[in-house]
Amino acid sequence: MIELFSANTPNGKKISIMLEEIAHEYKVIKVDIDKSEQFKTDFKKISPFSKIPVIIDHDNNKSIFESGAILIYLAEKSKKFYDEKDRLDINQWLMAQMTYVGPMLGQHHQFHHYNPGKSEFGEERYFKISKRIYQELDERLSKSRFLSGKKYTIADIGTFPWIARHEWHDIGLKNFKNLTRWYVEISEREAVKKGFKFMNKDEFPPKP
Ligand SMILES: N[C@@H](CCC(=O)N[C@@H](CS)C(=O)NCC(=O)O)C(=O)O
Repeated sequence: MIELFSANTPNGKKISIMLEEIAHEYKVIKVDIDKSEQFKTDFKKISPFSKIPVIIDHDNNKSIFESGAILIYLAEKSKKFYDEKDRLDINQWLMAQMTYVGPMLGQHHQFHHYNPGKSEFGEERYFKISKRIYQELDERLSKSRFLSGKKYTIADIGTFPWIARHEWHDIGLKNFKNLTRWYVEISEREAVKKGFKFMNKDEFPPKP
């Protein structure tokens, strides 16, 4: 059994979707980041930067933090969505998600969605970068069914929940036809639907 310490955010959803995809038994432990529960001493023991998500795998009593590392761990454990021969490609798209797509869209959420009117510079900067990300992902997906190639992988699982916040982005997902095609195909996977509503049973990936 795996314990998933998480919150209802894109980084949190990556892992519930992956656990559903590999059909691994798991139990969700909610960490209320709005109430600063991530800073509790016990949680810090398994999450040095006080961030969700974290898992504890009770098969070997290991705890793992950082969503990219967790995706890789679960993919290696299950031998799914991370074919050895494709790892060079998968790693590039996964790392781009971890270091660019997620953090930049996350800043766009902060300035545009949560705190509009507080910083014109921040709003403009991250709006512009987020539009660029949509364009860049769309270009990639005009040449490739999934991000790293022909197969659905942990790079797609890591990126999907960020694009699922498209209503917050105000960029118009529909205007990006390849990104929309990819998004709709992934939204329709049963495991994705289940993993998406891991904390709110009425939640579905919003339509483009
Ligand atoms: N690079 C980390 C980022 C995790 C992250 O930013 N988690 C946020 C929620 S999505 C969090 O725990 N925020 C609480 C805080 O920073 O205090 C990962 O991908 O696991």
